[in-house]
Amino acid sequence: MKEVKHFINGEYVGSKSGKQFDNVNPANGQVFGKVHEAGRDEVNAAVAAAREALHGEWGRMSVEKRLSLVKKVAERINERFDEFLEAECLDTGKPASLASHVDIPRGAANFGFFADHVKNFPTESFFTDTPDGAGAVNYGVRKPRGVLAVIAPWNLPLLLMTWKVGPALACGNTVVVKPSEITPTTAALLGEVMNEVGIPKGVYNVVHGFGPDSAGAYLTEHPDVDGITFTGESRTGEVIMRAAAKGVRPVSLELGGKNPSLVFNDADMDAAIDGHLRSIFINCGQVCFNTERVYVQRDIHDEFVARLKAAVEQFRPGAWNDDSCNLGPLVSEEHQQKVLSYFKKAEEAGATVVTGGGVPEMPEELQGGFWVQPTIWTGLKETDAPACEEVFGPCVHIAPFDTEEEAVALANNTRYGLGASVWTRDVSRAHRMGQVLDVGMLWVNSWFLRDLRTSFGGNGASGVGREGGVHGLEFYSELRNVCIKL
Ligand code: NAD
Ligand code: 6OD
Repeated sequence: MKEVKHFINGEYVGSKSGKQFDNVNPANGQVFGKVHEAGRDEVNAAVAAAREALHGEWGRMSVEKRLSLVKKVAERINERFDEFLEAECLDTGKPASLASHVDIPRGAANFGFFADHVKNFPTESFFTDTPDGAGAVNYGVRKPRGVLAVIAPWNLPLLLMTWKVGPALACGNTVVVKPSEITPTTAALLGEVMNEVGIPKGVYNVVHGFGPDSAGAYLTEHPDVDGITFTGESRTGEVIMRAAAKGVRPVSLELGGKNPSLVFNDADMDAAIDGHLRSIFINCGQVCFNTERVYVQRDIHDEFVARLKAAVEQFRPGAWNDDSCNLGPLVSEEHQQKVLSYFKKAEEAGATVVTGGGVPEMPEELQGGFWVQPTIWTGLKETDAPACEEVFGPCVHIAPFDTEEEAVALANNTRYGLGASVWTRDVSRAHRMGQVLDVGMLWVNSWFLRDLRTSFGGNGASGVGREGGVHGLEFYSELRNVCIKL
């Protein structure tokens, strides 16, 4: 049995209480490891270690040295690529073909990118007139915010955790990470990397456990945490925002979505089909800006549905290390039940199930896993739950539209505002969509095409703040103005 421990002050430690929970393989439902559950003692120790590290070698280190260490983290993850890959795939069930192209390389790149980016980030300066004529010079300096709590989800565990830890460390903060209870391993493994490259003790800490009445709540409620960066469900975001209000701590929240795509009748149909195969079904539908609502111009609607159905029926679900497979299971039994409950609601609402709608037949050794069929519905009302609530599974509702105005109104009719994609050859229309779609991120003729210099985040119930590029520095550093009277 694999055992996953906390990483506190540069050392792996178990829970004083002895409490542990199961790590379950989503592909077969079997327990393959035990994870220590942090109580207040471990959370207090991790926060204290992070506080002390701020004032120790890390706090005194030159920016150049600090950034060179952060860069080495990226290099070391890549040197230990296969270990990270196996750990991530066992925790999540996702195919190695996906994790080796997305999760692990991006998990490493998040350190390399922010190490370079922070080095080159300028601050402002102003010359100010004064009555005596001598004037004053104002200039900004960016300082670390302090001890940051990083609360991460299970869908892209290493990528989404390092997306926060990378800029946090590059800016000179220290962190206490609480990975999802479902996918704890890569966050723990990263502790070894931190030690190997010489990141001082206490800069990177990990505590394991659940949310309410467990490590997540103890950490976010901890008075010595200076800020909380969270990715997860919108409902959890509300709870975390309340916890942050005590002590007036800042938050960065990357939350849920019900992301639309608009397919216009001038779109490149081949590209649109390929794009939707990814945007709906990649990672078994468990990506925050996955497309869950597709609106297709009426004259190409039936062709689009038929072609997508034919392509979807080619997916091959299977084990993470089976190269002939390209679709994993859902991450947990609880999540499988949630997704299946939407399959049921869709049928009850009278949807046409174009394909899928159930659990696939799997070979005997995988029958205990959390599998669901990739699913397409048509014919739902916009107010039916599967058409308007985030499902976070490999399923989509497709509906026709007639005019551009109607398509925009349908896309914007949601409390979320994370991502959207538009498929058209009309450049002017593409720019118009950039103005009117109420989302944080719009992709035209693409999806999940990432440039880490760009802003990342959502509107409305999809989040608070932006990470990425210079935007993340608003959260990961404090801007100080220095005014010098000449
Ligand atoms: P979740 O909100 O259930 O859990 C996320 C993390 O929060 C976990 O580590 C969990 O233990 C912790 N947590 C739960 N309750 C808590 C509490 N009361 N206090 C402190 N911590 C608590 O989300 P999930 O199920 O892990 O992830 C799926 C959700 O995340 C989906 O809604 C998805 O859209 C969203 N998501 C958003 C983005 C984005 O960038 N916007 C990215 C990935 C996932
Ligand atoms: O690509 C990224 O930087 C990022 N944060 C992706 C988020 C995916 C959500 O599931």
